[in-house]
Formats: sequence, C-alpha cells, structure tokens
Amino acid sequence: MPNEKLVPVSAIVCSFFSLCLFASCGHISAREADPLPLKLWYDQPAADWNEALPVGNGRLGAMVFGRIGLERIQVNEESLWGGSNVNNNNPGASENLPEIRRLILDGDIPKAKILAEEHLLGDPWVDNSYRTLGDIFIDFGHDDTTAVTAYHRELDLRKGVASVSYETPQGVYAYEMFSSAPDDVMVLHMTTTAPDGFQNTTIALTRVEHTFVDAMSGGLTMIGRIIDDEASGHGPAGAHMRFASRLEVSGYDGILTQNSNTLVLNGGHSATLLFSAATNYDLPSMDFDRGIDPHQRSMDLVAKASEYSYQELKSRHVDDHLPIMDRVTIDLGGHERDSIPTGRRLSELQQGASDPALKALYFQFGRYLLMGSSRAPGVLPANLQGIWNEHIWAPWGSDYHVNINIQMNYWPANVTNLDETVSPLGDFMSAITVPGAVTARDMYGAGGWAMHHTTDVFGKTGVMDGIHWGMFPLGGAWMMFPLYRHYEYTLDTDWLLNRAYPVMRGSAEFILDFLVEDDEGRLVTVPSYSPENSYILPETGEEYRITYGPTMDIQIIRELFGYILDVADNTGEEDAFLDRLRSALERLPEVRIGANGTIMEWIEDYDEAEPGHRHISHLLGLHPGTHITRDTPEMFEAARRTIERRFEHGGGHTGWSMAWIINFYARLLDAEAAHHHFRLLLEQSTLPNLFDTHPPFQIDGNFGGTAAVAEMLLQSHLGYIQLLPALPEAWSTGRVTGLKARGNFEIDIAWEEQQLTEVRVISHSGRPLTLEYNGQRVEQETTTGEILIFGPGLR
Ligand code: FUC
Repeated sequence: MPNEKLVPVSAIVCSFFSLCLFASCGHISAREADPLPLKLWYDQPAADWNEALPVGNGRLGAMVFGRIGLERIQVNEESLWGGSNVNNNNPGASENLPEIRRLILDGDIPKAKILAEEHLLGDPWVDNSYRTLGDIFIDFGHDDTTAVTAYHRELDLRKGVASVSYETPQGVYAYEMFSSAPDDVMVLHMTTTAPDGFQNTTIALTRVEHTFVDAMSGGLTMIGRIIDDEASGHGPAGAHMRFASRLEVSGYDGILTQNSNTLVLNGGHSATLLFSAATNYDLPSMDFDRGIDPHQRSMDLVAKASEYSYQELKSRHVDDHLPIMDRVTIDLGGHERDSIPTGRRLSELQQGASDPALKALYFQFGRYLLMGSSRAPGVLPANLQGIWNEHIWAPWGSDYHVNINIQMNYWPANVTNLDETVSPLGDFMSAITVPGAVTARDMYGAGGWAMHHTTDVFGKTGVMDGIHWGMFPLGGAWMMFPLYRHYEYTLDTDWLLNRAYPVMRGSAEFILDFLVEDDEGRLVTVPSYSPENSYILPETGEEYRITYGPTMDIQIIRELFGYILDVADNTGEEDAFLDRLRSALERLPEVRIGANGTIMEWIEDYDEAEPGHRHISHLLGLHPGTHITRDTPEMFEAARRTIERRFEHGGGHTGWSMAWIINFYARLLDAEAAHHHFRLLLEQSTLPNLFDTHPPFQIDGNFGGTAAVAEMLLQSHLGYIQLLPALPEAWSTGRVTGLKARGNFEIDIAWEEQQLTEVRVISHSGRPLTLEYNGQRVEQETTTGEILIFGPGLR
C-alpha cells in the first residue's frame, strides 16, 4: 500500500491541489472523481460475430450475440488446438547450412533460396489451428420476434459483464453474462417478467465436429477429441487433444426437463447457467497429457461454482475484475456522445465526427481484452485473436506469430497497469526454450534456443509456412523485449533472475553462435529476412526475401544484448559470455540511411518489392526499441521519412500496421500525426464491436492502439519520464490516472488547453525520479510509497 502522506513539493502545489479537489475543476485528480461509465452498447442484436461482445477470464471466452428468439453464445477454451507436438526441424538443415550461407554471402541468392527451401523449411510440414469450442444456443420460444421493443445490449468494461434486455408482449426478458476468473466458470443469469415465466426455453450446446453432447444430471456434457486426418495435409494424422465442457442450470425456480441433448425450461422467472470447459493440454510439456481428465475438470469447476448463489458469483467476479480495470482511468472529454449506440458512434466517426470519448473507450477496451485473454486462470498468452475464435480453421490458425503480432499484444501490458497479464507470456517463453534448444542445435549447430516467425501451443520452433514467410531465426530474440520490459516497469528481481533472464540469456547464446563474419569482417545473421518484405535483387531484377544481416536483426540484437549487459551491471556478474556479447556488439553492421533518405531495410540499399509494405521492421529501433531517438537526429528524421515513404505507396493498410505507425509517431513526438493515424485506425480497421480488423479480425491492432494512446501521454524508455510527449489538439483538456512508468512509478496527469496542470506520482520503488515536460525537467529523490505532486511548470 502506498504511503498516502502527501509530500509537499511546494506550498503552491498543495494549495493548488486542494483548491481543485473542492472546486471540481478540470485539474482535479481523477482518483477522487467518480469513475466514468465504460460501456459498449447497442440497440440491436449482433448481426454477425463481429458485432457480438466478448467476455473472458484469461482462459474461457464467449461472444455474446444478444439475438432475440434464438440466442447464440459462441464459446472458447484457450488451449483447444488441432495438431500435436511434432519436431518440425528439417533434418538436413545443419549439413546444408554452410553452403546456404556461402551462397547468400557470395550473392547467389537464387541458388540459396532453392537450397533453403529444400533443407531449412520445416519437415514435416505442419500447420494447424486454434479451434472454437462451440456454441450455446438458447431458444426463448418467443412466438413473434418482431414484436420486440426496448432492446438494449451492452458490455460493461468495468464490471466485465455483458447484458441483453428487451420487451415482448409477454414481458421483459433480460440476461447477463460474465466469465469469472475467481471461479473459473462462465455464468449466464436470465430473468423474465412474463406472467407464466419461461415457456419452452430450450438450451443446446453444439460443436460442428469431433464431439458428442449428452444431457445428464440436470446439465449438458460435451465430450470431444480432435481428430486430424491424413487428407487434411496439415500434419500427422491421429486422435489428438481431448476436451470437454459442462453446462448446468442452477438456482432455477421452474421445471427443468432433460431431452437427449437439450435442456428445456418451463415456468419460473430466473435461471442461472454455469459453464466450464477443459482440455488435456499441459503447458510445461507443450503437449497433451493422458493423465488429465478434461471431463472431470469441467464437472468439478461447475460443481464448485454451484455452491454459490448467482449474486455471490457475480460479486466475486466484479470484486476481482473492477479493481483491475479501475487501476487506469482516462478522460479525453466529449462524453456527450456516450448516449449514442457504439456501432453508430463508430460509423459517425468514420464519417468525420469528432469523438475523443470513443477513443478513450477504445483504449480501455484494449485493456479489457488483454485482461480477458492473458491472465490466470489461463496459462497461455493472448494469441492472434486473444482467446475469441469462432472457426475450426481460423485465419493464420489464430496462432502465435512472433514477427510483430504477439509482441504487439503485450505493448500495453505494463504501461496500462496490467502487470499480471505478462505472466502467461513468461511461462510460454520458458516452455518454448525446450523445443527451441533442439532447433538451435539441430538446424544451426548452435547453443541456446531459437524459434522462427510463428508457433503454436505445441511449441513448434522450426520454419513454418514456407521460406518466404518463416526464415526469421530471431523471432524468439524479439520476444525477449516484453519479458525484460516487465522487469523495467516492476523491478521485480525474482521475475528477472528466475524467469526472464535465463530465457534471455539462452536467446543471446543462440545469437552468438548463429552470427557469422561477412567479407567486411562484420558479424551478421544469415540466413534471415526482413519480415515479410521482399527486395529486388539488382543482378536479376527478381524478388527475394532470404538475405543476411537485415536491419531488424541488428536492432533486435542491440536491444537484447543491451538488456543482458544492463542486468550484469546491476548484479555485478562477470563471465566470458558477457565479453563475447560486448565484442559482438562492436562488430555488428551499422544501421544506415539509404540514397532515398530512409533507413535501409536491408544491409544493401535494395529497392523494396513493396515500398508500401505493412511491416516496417527497420524502424524497430524507434519503437518498440530505444536506439532511434531525438538524440540521434539524423536517424530520427530518416525514420520519419521511412514512414512517409510507406504511406506514399499505400502503407498502413492493416490494423496492426496502423497501430504500429501511431506508436512510431508518438515516439517521433508528433502529436498530430499520431492522432491522425489513430483516427484512421478507428475509421479503417475497427469492427462494430471495436475489435481490430486486419481484415479479418486480429486482436494485435487493439493492443497496439491501446499502447499508442499511453505512448502519446507518457513515455519512459529514455531513462526519464516524459509527460504528455505527443498530446494532440483534439484532446486539449483531459486527465489520465494510473499509468505506469519504468522504474515502478505510477502516474496521474491532468491537463487543460494542452498544458499540463497537475501530475501526481506514486513511487513504488523509492528510486530517483526524473520528469520532463515541454523542455522543463525536475529531478527528485523519492522513498518507497511516497506520493509527489507537481503543478504547472513541474513546480
Ligand atoms: C504477419 C503479418 C500478416 C498477419 C499475420 C498473422 O505475418 O504479415 O499481416 O498479421 O502475421
């Protein structure tokens, strides 16, 4: 608990602060203000999945449609995957690697590509998908669904509750649903005021494949097993993961009938459905485990939850969820539009309406989605769709792409005060080091561990999807950024030394062994690529991706080695490994500016096959990296030019790409460009339920957009805290509370007419604090738990 004693930085600050508290003016610290309602709401049922509303507890997710008559609730369990644990390292890799390297370094790219396809590409070829668990259907048995009035559907982000209500000639029907982390079940509570209560309300649980559903003991039980057949061409055939789910009716005051695979309610005015599910997936082994009984697990979870009344379950859920959401509040003004249904509001924004409050809602929705897809009771990190997926074969398998996407998922985690969401990522990356060590050894003859551009829950670390997409041996090294960042924000040394550091060090060990000398004596990565752009090979005019020493690799290595050396500085550790890191750093190629004034994407100044490409990998040093800053003015300017060139050729066309661009502009301290592109993210790449669209739905853009808002208001990557570094005119008056800065500081900021009026800092670490605002700086010693308040001009 922070020490609530206010430390008077100056008498003026204190009197300013107390004045504001009572005057309830724009300066007021939001900690004392009433929380704003945070709701997505609609006056119509969801027409399709992209209009349905998500609930999630990190493991169990649902999309609530709010359909009248026949309601659909699509459900997920985070680990339900097709496929199996397969070693997909090409057995011919290490034998052919020297020749492939020689060809690349000699410039014979066409031949190198042919050999790489033969000997580096994953073997066996495997790809599979995260899969839907199925649907709950509730047929309310209405005679006439057109006679409905007063329809309302909403998602309350603070409470984590989706609800639907409408009136029929018989009475009001209403229900609410949430996914509870403390009880690890999903709960749906429905009521009616119809005098005769529910009439023939039929509940079904379905899934299109590999499942049977039985009604038994007052509930529905689904038992399933994934079967992959030979014909699918997606990897080894066989009966794979087992899964189960259980739906029970509890606290019901009418007559429950059980048919062969449905439940029917007659009479009674309220009923609670409890739902849970499980698979026999085991994260530490990245495999399924015959000893786990998913049926028993889901039965047990539901049985345990049924000991509580609905109100108790709801309180337990809200008491857990709301304080986490409320750690951060944001007010950018413009709340008059809160009374417009969210879908309409978004289309009005798309037609030019100004709506800062919708942007604040989008920011909070990103936090809500990260909480819902990446925390206990779940064990897996958020995938390309978080945990929400209606498909058997999802786009890109709804997997774990690590050439931008899963990294982006975690950009908002610490800065928006959701430290616990990083934990599943830490566990996942620790588990990946086991197959990753086999890949490092068998493909590259290297120590440490490596993975390429994508993986799945079974931890495949060989090259997937083809050489053109997958030749990215530094995917794992980039994934070390969120692990180290978690330490930078929390200063949790247990996390650093016992979880992050061993994984980071293994990644660096791989890199040291993987680097080879080119004919200029530089150390380069080979083979590799710049995700996922092609260059024109000058000699032939053909397009290739496979290359050596692409700029992104060099920037990744500088960051990762820098983290490890920082840790060594703090722990005083010294060993030969650290010396190897230091000398390798000195021999890396320089990041250079090309003839057209942009940062060179490759080690040669090639023309890009797609100059407007969605990946802008060579700006990693600007964001999320830390090497391109206003202190490197030429690079800073070249970075801006690089983005402009992408736009001149149609860039920024996917949701996540636009989200990255907003972060770039925030780091370039260009408030108006950041804001303009945030608008474009909402205009072009946002679905009616505020999900990001690639297209189709992909959650990374939500997380990247959320991180970008934080980045506009607060940055701390340079060793000090920049306040309102990219505050746009459109957000001229506002406040934010509870953002986190590196060094374990918690920050509230209020501003008016684009000028900082108040900043309040809680020092959780007791470390020295440096704040910067508009060219002014203040440096201050702090003690743990101290609260510091500064007014305009940081006085
Ligand atoms: C990367 C991107 C694609 C897509 C996929 C899931 O490979 O290039 O645009 O987002 O991940």
